[in-house]
Amino acid sequence: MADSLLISTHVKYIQSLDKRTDELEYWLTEHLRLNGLYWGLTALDLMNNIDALPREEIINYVKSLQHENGGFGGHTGHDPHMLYTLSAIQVMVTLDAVDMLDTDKIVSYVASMQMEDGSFKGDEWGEVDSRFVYIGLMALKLLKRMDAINVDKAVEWVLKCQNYDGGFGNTPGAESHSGQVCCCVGALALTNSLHLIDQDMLGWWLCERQLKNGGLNGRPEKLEDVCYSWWVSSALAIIGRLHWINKEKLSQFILSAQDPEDGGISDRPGNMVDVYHTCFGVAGLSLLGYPGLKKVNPIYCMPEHVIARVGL
Ligand code: GRG
Ligand code: ZN
Repeated sequence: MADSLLISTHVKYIQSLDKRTDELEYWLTEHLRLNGLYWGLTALDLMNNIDALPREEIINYVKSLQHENGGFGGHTGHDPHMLYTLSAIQVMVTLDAVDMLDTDKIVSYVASMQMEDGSFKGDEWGEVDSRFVYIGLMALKLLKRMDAINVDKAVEWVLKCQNYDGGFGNTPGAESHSGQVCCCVGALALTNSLHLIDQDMLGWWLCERQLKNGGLNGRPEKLEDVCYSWWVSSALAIIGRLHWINKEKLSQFILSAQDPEDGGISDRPGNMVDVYHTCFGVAGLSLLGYPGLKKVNPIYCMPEHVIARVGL
């Protein structure tokens, strides 16, 4: 088991991802290609290796995924969705290439996803989820166009997703889940609205996610998973309570989920690695202050130097 972050092995793993066309995984995740690019690029930048992927090629690929309505698909020929539209913006902002996008069209797509009650849908088919409010707000904040939506209504809707246990669900009344907590806390942070919630109660719910082995789970009675190192810790960091968990034990748990031979990080020790858990493992370590990594911003899940460059 590796007890330090194997940066060069993970860089090689991320570089190999678009060449693994003989593996089933490659084809099963086709719809996530643009998300994968965001996860891979973010992990690489945090590990000081952003040049490990070809910049021009990425920019042209991202541009090719924009639809007439302004939204982005997850891969060539795929329908537009908020999930991929945010990844497109994040990748282009990280590469300092956002000027090469038709931003007016993106803004009008994102704004068209807001519903009367302030919530957001994910695409034209109408699924509503607190993830999409966070995505809509972050997309417009990165493009400096928050004026295009009704921010007060969005905040009002997010507050309705908070439960009596202090956590948040995907819609009003739904069970608290760390992933949704991260989205709702992020949405409130993006709108300077954190004073509207009980942060101590939320902090308690979040820190109770840490298990004996140091890992974090998504909700009570569930198993630990490396991605919650992001969903839980980023929310704790945003409300200034990251010291409420044992950082050393969490770092060790993330490191124990590395594949020391072929690189990458999995959801828990011994499982298959993927770029999603690699990104959130590295981002989690960055948040915990792991040496040799660039600092990640807990609200955007993007490198701090990028957020500073765009002046946010
Ligand atoms: C830019 C960082 C960033 C995010 C964009 C897509 C998104 C916004 C946020 C996703 C938040 C979320 C809901 C994460 C949770 C994902 C997850 C591991 C769900 C698993 O749920 P279950 O029920 O697993 O399968 P548990 O662990 O509860 O058993
Ligand atoms: Zn996971």
